[in-house]
Amino acid sequence: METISVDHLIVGAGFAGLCAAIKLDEAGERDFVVIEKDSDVGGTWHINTYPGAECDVPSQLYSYSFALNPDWSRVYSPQQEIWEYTKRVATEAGILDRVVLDTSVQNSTWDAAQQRWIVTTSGATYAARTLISGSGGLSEPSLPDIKGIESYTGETFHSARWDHSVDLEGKRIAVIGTGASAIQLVPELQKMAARVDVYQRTPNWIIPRNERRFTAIEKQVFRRVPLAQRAVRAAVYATLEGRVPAFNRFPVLLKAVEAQGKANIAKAISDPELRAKVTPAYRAGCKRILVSNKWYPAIAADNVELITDGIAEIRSGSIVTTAGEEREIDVLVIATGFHVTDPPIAQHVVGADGRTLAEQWRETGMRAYKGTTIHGFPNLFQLVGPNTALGHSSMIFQIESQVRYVVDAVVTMRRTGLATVQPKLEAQDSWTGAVQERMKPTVWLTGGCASWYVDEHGNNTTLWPGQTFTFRQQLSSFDVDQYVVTSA
Ligand code: N01
Repeated sequence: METISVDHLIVGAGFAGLCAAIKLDEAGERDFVVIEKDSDVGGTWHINTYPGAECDVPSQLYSYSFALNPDWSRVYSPQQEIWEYTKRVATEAGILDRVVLDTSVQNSTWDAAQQRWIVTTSGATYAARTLISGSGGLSEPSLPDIKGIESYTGETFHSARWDHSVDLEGKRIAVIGTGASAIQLVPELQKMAARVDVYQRTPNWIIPRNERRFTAIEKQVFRRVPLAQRAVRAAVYATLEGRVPAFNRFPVLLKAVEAQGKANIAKAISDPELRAKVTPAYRAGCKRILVSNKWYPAIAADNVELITDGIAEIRSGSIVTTAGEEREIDVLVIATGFHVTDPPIAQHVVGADGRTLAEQWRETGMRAYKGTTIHGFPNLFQLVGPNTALGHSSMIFQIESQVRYVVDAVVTMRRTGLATVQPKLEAQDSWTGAVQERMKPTVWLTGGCASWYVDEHGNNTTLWPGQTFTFRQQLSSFDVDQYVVTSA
């Protein structure tokens, strides 16, 4: 098979990969290819098409800083609009000619002799100076390991792989999971199904959603006076950042959120037994705080049953609970989230010493210097890497911070004639150690819940524990002195 030589190979054409492509292009680093496994750009916003899919971060902040969108229809944007936005931005930036769709990466191996990443895909093989991974932190569906699930013969799919060919009208539907995805899709299923059985393992704190459409006048102002839109964006940003101290230093302040959550329950649910079932027994913020005005009314509806007994077994057309009840179903929706702390993609990235990233991370948990570069993996840049995600604000802010750093690294390498860069082990250990120290008093470790933020070693390797502007400041320029380098 043909091997194509490129300067930069970007994996994934979601918010992260597209941002990297646009900014590399602007920096004059135009010899890149973006490999995308799906049939279009947009990443999570192209693939997550479940009914009711929308963003729980306010629209004004959920866009690139360099491409504000005056036309958002609502305070929180629906999936289709965000997907169309990513596509429009990529088109206008003129980078779509370098996006290769319907192509999945199979293996990425560092070739020390060539000083290149050899990346095999379902199409061509690439030899790239740098490998920029934008494959997403929440992209690989995690399927539950439930006895008998393979013997189920009805319609079934994961929330992130919605099968729109299945007619749900008048069906008996079971939904496993009550996370951010489930709370958006169940209210839509409730409207069309004969019955919805919702299997809840742990309830979430859910606060009201301040939702409304933007008026025509507001949109006109945003279009004509970009500064006005920047001011709204800054206000949203400041409000969300204002919550950080409660998460990381003073979890007791989150009692205010719990009061909001309880009021949200009381407003929609009159049955005390159901109220008790949906009231969490851990500190708000320990798991992601969700926003919805539709979830509680939906589960209080006559055709919805919230089942809190465990699932003992799945049979060909039914679910059997640990209380021994067998409930027949026509459709099984699996809303059980994603592989986050054990990303399957890491099994296919082979570093300088021949070990995979998954093998390295199995021992230590996910680790990267500044969440972006990894010792033993020269010229690899991981977007949305370890300890970069947020529970309180927009990931696009974090992605832009990382992309600035990556572009500065690439430009520095070219300017100073460097062939390879990888963070010194001590730099990586010291950065990771400081982040983990910072984690100790946070609600994610002290709040009394189990969540996908925390790995099997008990470390929160997913979230950034501080203010997002601190992260941006740390990544403001490529600190080559923290790197082992080789010259070209
Ligand atoms: O997944 P989740 P999600 N048996 O992992 C349950 C982002 N997102 O797709 O809590 C039974 O949150 C599990 O129970 P428990 C956002 O960052 C953003 O909903 O582990 N149940 C939980 O209820 C979000 O946090 C938007 O006890 C099982 C559920 O399945 C992230 O994506 C919208 C089980 C999984 O919830 C993931 O959300 C949607 C089992 N074996 C998603 N295994 C925005 O609006 C798991 N569960 C931006």
